[in-house]
Parts: sequence; C-alpha cells; structure tokens
Amino acid sequence: TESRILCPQLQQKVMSADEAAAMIPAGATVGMSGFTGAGYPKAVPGALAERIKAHNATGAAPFRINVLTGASTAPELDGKLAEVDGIELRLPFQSDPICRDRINTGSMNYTDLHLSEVSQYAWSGFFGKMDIAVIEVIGIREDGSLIPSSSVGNNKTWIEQADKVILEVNSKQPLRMEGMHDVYYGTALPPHRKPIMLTEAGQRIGEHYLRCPIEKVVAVVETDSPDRNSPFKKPDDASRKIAEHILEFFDREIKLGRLPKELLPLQSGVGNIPNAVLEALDSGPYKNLTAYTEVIQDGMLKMLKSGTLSVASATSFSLSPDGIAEFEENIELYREKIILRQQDISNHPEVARRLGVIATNGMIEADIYGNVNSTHVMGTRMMNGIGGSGDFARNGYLSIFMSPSTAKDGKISAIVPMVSHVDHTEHDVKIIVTEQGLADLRGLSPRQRALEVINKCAHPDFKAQLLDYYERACASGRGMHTPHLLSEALSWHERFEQTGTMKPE
Ligand code: 0RQ
Repeated sequence: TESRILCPQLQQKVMSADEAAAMIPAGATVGMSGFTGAGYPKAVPGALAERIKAHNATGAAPFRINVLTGASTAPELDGKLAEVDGIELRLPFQSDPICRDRINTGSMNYTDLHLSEVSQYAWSGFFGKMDIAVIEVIGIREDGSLIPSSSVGNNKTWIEQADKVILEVNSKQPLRMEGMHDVYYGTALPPHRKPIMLTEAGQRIGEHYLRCPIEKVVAVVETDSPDRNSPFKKPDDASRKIAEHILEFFDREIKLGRLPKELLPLQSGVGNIPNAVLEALDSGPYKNLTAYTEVIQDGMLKMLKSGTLSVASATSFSLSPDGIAEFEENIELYREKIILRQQDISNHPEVARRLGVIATNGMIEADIYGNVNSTHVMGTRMMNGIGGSGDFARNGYLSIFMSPSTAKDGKISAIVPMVSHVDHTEHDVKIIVTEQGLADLRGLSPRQRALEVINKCAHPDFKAQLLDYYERACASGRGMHTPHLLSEALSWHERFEQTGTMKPE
C-alpha cells in the first residue's frame, strides 16, 4: 500500500509509539484528538500508559498528565491512562468506566465544559500552556497539511496551541474521507470576533485540511486500527414510545404553522433513545430534513441514504460496525452530504440560535419545574458530562430532553421534586418526554409546568407521590411562585441512597 505520508520532512519523523510517548514528560498538558470514540490516537496513549506504569513501579513521584480532548475517546486512551492512574486532570467530556470510577473516587480531577467553549477557554489561557498535541489524521499532504480523521473536535486549537505535535497516521480510516472536513480559520477572541457566516446547515466556510507547521511535528506514528464502535441495540419499548410522542408533537407543530414541514435543523444526542427518534423520523413522511449536530450516528446515515435527510453537519462520527461498513461502502454519497467541522463551530451558540436547531438529548432526571440534570447520579456522582447538550439546549429553537420515566428497574423516578444537580435550567428546557408522554413547557409559569410535567411524564408508580409533594408545597404558606418543601425536596434521592429505592416504605 502507498504511504499516506507525502511530506518528505515528516517521513523523516516516523518512529514507534514508544519512542513518541517518551517525548511526553510528567506533568505535561496534552491535547489529544478524539470525539465520541472517533478519531482518537490509538497507539501513543497506550505506550505512554506502559511508561507511566513502569515509572510508578519504581516508587518515584507519580507520573501524571493533563488530558484534554474533543469529547469521549475509548479504552485505548481514557481506559489505559486511567488504569495506571496517569491522569491528573481530564476535560471536557468522558464516558469511560475506569475514568468515571477515578473521577467519582476522587483520584482524578475532571472539568465538565460546554463543548463549544473549550477552544475559547484554551485561547484565554485557563488551561495553562499546552505542551504537546497528539492528533490522529488519515494522511499528511506534501506541504505538511493534514487530512483530518473521523472527528475534528478541538484538533485545530490543539495544533495551534501546542509547542510540539505528535501525529498518528491511521491507515484503517478510509482515505476517501478527504474533502468531507471544513476547518474554519476565522475565529478570534473578543473584541475581534466576526459573525460565523453560516445561514444553512450544509454550507462550507473553511478548508479541507488542518494547517500544521512542519517544525512543530516531533513524531509521526503509523497505526492501523479501527475506531471504537459498539453495536447498536434495537430500540426498546420505552425508546419507541418516546419517539412516537416526539413525532406526534412535530406533526402538531407543523399543523399549527410553528414548524416548516422540513422541520428545522436537527441536533441529536448519542444513545438508544436519540437513535430511535431518528429511526422513527426515517419511517415517517419527512423529506429533505437537515442536521446541525455534533455526532453522526447510524440513524443519520440511513436518513441520508433514504433522502429523509439532505445534509448533516457535525464534528464526528459514532457508528456501529454495521454503520462503518455502510459508510465505507457508500462513501462517495456520504462525502457529498456530510460536513465535519471543528467543535467550536459544530456547536456554536450563534449558529444554533440562527438556524433554530431542534435539540434532542438524553437526561438523567428532570424536576417538576423543568430543571434538567444530565450529568450527576444522586447529585454527586459524575456519569459522562454535559457534552454539547447545553450548547444546543439554550440556543436552539426547541430543546427536548428525553428519558424513560424510571431507572434501575423502576426504583428511581426520572421525575423528581427537585433535581439533585442542574445542568439545564427551567429557562432552557422547553420539552420533556418520557414513554408516558410529552410535556410542553413553553410559555407556562412554574406551577403550570409542575402539573404538566407530573401529569404527562411521571411514571404511575410515582405520580401520586409527586402530586402529594406539590400540593403540600403549595399549602406550606411559603412562596407560591415555585412552591417547594425545602427539607423534603431532595428526600427522594436521600431515600434511594439509604434504602435502594425512591419509593416510600
Ligand atoms: O445506567 O449504564 O448502569 O445501566 O444512566 O442511561 O437510560 O441508558 O440513557 O445512554 O441515553 O444516557 C443522560 C447519561 C443518558 C446521556 C445520559 C442510568 C441508567 C444507565 C444510562 P447503566 P440510559 P443514555 C451529545 C449530547 C449528557 C451529554 C449529552 C448523557 C445510565 O444522555 O451523557 O447530552 N447526556 N450530550 O440506569 C440514576 C437516574 C438515571 C440513572 C439514567 N435518574 N438515576 N441512574 N440512569 N437515569 C453527545 C455529546 O455531547 C458528546
């Protein structure tokens, strides 16, 4: 096979992952590629983990680094580095079980950020100096410019900010992805910002390649392994019902003239429920929808192929093995219809507001007044992170949060008197959906919202208990704008922690 490294100076820099990992010093701040398990470095993080393990076995002061990425990665990166306790600080999003465990036992610091804002934070210096970037690409052109991989994420920012760059050239990724990416070099910090000139999801405003000064590159490592890809579960009953409620709602909004028949650009979170919503849309009467989102999953490929979706803008893929096979087989079609941007553009608040995105994301729990917790189990334990949900929820035209009405075999109600952690406030949440029904909170006052949420979304096992809480709060003689019984508001969570269920004795 032909080499994917066409730049002569960079051919000289080819070395093993071990040699490259040796260039990362203890205490370094490292910007790595990777977003939802796509386009992350496959070899250097593991080699570094081995080095850290050997170092720590000598009893010397612990070797740890700060790991900044686009979003979640995979066992080869987060898993391996977390396993050897090699991560001091992780940001801005993760979903790795070992990493999560370290965060929740307090041995790893984690900063959970809006994904659109990470680049601005870096440019403002809030993360300190970036020492090294480790970036997966699918090829290096003759002039040293880089063909991005299956995610763009924060790669532009990391390459620009880092003193040194290590490149992984992954020949498993199809080279025919070349041309899909749109890297925009017009961003700046205030007061020098210019409008992002996107008025439609499908426009291109940037370049196909990442610029990278040749002298910054200290190592090039060749790899040949696939992205993490987990098979999709078939939508379960709850997901299908949630999807039905959302489609009924769209129909009604179209009839009322509040949504065009092509809807508005869709943003869809990852997971079982968002995928079920996409499948339902695909089997409905819709044509020529668009997506302005951060992740392309299997459901979107199907919609692009069937014509339900005409174009999709994102920053990464998250495909199952079947999805990858389909993508590679019909890559010419998908290259025309998919645009991968850096995450500060794919998730840009200005663009999400202008386009009027329909944001659909999962949640852990919502309270009766419409506040949503996307991140914390029982108020203290991190699940994944806020990801892009806040970028789209606050700025979209519609923000829809979805969850089964119960978790853990019915022992936990996803609708609670007060959320144990707030990610999306009552002001940002427009629609809440469970398999029980859909609550439309637009224009309602808090007390109206409480009844709408309890009546439409709560599971029958918890409905009476929620109504009882609400009625006693109203009768408490305290403020009637957002009635609460403060000493009881979090008692459901407390009961779960103590007894293993939110249900009363
Ligand atoms: O736990 O894995 O132990 O079974 O949470 O829950 O129902 O499978 O739903 O996979 O869609 O995840 C909010 C986490 C939902 C996700 C969240 C437990 C439940 C299960 C997963 P198990 P489900 P999902 C685009 C947008 C934030 C980021 C985001 C998320 C596990 O949607 O990370 O929106 N969102 N990004 O049992 C205790 C509750 C629970 C609960 C669920 N109330 N209490 N446990 N669980 N509800 C993507 C990016 O930004 C990159």
